[in-house]
Amino acid sequence: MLQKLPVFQQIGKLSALVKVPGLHEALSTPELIECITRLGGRPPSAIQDTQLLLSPPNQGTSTLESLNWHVDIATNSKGPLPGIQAFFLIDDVAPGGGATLALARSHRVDTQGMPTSSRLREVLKTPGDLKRNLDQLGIEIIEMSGRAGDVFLMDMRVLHTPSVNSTKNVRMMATTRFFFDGPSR
Ligand SMILES: O=C(O)CCC(=O)C(=O)O
Repeated sequence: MLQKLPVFQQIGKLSALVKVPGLHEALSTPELIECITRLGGRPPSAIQDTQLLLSPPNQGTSTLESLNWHVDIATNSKGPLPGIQAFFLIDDVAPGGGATLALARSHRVDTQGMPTSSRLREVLKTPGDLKRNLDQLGIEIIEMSGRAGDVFLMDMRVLHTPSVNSTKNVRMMATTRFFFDGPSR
């Protein structure tokens, strides 16, 4: 049934089929919230419930083409940090194994020495060697692959996308969004 859906819809569908009682409490530990508070300069004002990010195996060949780059909060790059999204690896995720991809420094667009947001979006739509084209703008693709237990913390203004799981293993990750109100201290 899943295989009939477009690749990225498969993630939402599969994740919605699985419920893990206690997942949020197990992952959003007091230590993590303390770390988020330190990074944000104030405690989060809201914490969203944790969502599973599961991808079926063998979705096709790994590619940087036709991905779904987006931001979860579109705010001013010069303003205070609006939120941090945590990505948890529940199982080992190999490169090409469907981990979330993020564009390091993309939240700094429109600031000194960085490209404009429209230039970056244009590059993302240009066919060819995306990695090289992004390199020229000083932007790096971070693949959130790694070992079970690894946690990636991302400024929610950063562009990111699901990726194709080309491995024979289910991609098992989860995510939680931490939001901040007002200016940082
Ligand atoms: O499935 C993924 O890895 C992408 C997750 C994502 O884009 C999000 O949680 O905002």
